[in-house]
Amino acid sequence: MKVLVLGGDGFCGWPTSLHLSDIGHDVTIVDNLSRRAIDIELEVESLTPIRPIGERLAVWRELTGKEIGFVRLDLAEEYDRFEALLRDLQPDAIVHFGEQRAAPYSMRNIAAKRYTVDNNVRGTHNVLAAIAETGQDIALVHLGTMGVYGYGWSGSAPIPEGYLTVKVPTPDGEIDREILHPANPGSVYHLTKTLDQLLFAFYTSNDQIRITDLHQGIVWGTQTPQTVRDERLINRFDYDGDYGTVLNRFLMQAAIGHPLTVHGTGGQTRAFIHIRDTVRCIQIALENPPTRGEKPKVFNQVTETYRVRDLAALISSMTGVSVANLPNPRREAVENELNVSREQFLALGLNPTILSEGLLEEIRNIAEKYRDRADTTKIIARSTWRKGMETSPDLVQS
Ligand code: NAD
Ligand code: USQ
Repeated sequence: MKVLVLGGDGFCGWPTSLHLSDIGHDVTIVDNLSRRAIDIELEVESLTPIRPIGERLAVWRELTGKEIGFVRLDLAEEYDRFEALLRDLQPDAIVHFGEQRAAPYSMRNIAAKRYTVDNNVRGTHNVLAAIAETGQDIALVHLGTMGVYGYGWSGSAPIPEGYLTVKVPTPDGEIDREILHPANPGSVYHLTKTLDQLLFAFYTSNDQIRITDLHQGIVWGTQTPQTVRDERLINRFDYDGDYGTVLNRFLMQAAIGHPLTVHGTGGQTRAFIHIRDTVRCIQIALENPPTRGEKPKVFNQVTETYRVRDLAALISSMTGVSVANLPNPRREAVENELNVSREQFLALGLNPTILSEGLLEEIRNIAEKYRDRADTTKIIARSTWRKGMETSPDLVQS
């Protein structure tokens, strides 16, 4: 299959591109390298020494004899070039990772809020418009987020995979209707993913584009069987307050002896998935596309749920590092339960990677190996959800 991987230089996109190439697909990465530019803006680097994209691709070719193409292109700004690329390459499928993905970065200041909306919404719309305009029957797989639902909005009922059946009162009695699950975003970043969903609903109904939207939880881990083959293929490892995600941050903090940065009480429950399962899920989604005219297929790309303070306690017991309860810079529920339906990937053969001490150790070893690259001034999360929260945290009750 000929596959375009949009955002293929990023944390999820790079290992996915290698995995798809490894199993025989013809992969071309499209990326504007904006994530690397944001590292420069934030004056922080991946903990792992990621190589320039050209070197990454040359090493892959040298090791495997397989060619991965690369096109540097901005999806939000360069519509004409993207449409021409589709006409030229005629891909069978597109995997779309190419968005600004950090919630704290999206709340950092007005420039970052506007950039996140402009980049993500325009980029996704351009991808859809170009598929429709060329008339090609390309299956699109998009990386969405569990955060479109909010976390535990419907009490103890499991969060369904995308759609909810509701009773609509009418003069003739109640009728059942299936609707997109109500959106409840918690950051400007998450808001853009809820807007993406409306774009998908429109373009499937109007243009019959085949779309799969993967509502992924927090990705942890860093390496996959392909990225470990050579140090120059190593995946990125974000640890800073804007881009680092909670479990990888705790493991990195443990590796350098930094107290674990729990926001508030740590009662937040979130969904998680290991990077190895991310790449498998993308493969499964590509192999099981919707048919033309079908509504967007939604999968919850999640394998486990954990409470933040339980993760901190586990890592603290493994390593002896203390836990710090910091004022929460975000507006989010102090405590929440999270029950997520995830039957579809299991039914299609996903064998989930379960959080285990062995895997945690593996990641801690990577963090230890590169600990000298860490800038400890970048660890504390400083982007706040509202002005003034720096001094007076604004905790939201669930
Ligand atoms: P990342 O920032 O590491 O990678 C995104 C890539 O997209 C980067 O290489 C960036 O340069 C590129 N990009 C961004 N805007 C672009 C544009 N306008 N044109 C071309 N390229 C562009 O992020 P990631 O962690 O790999 O996440 C990938 C996707 O998965 C995102 O959409 C994110 O919302 C989703 N996701 C990530 C996680 C996670 O924990 N990392 C969890 C759930 C969902
Ligand atoms: N948290 C801490 N301490 C930290 C970092 C985070 O307590 O040092 C808390 C946060 O306050 C939050 C939770 O951990 O309650 C998760 O934060 P996170 O930064 O790990 O994840 P989040 O901001 O939700 O975003 C990440 C990815 C995003 C993806 C999302 C999936 O960056 O791209 O969409 O996970 S989900 O969380 O399921 O919506």
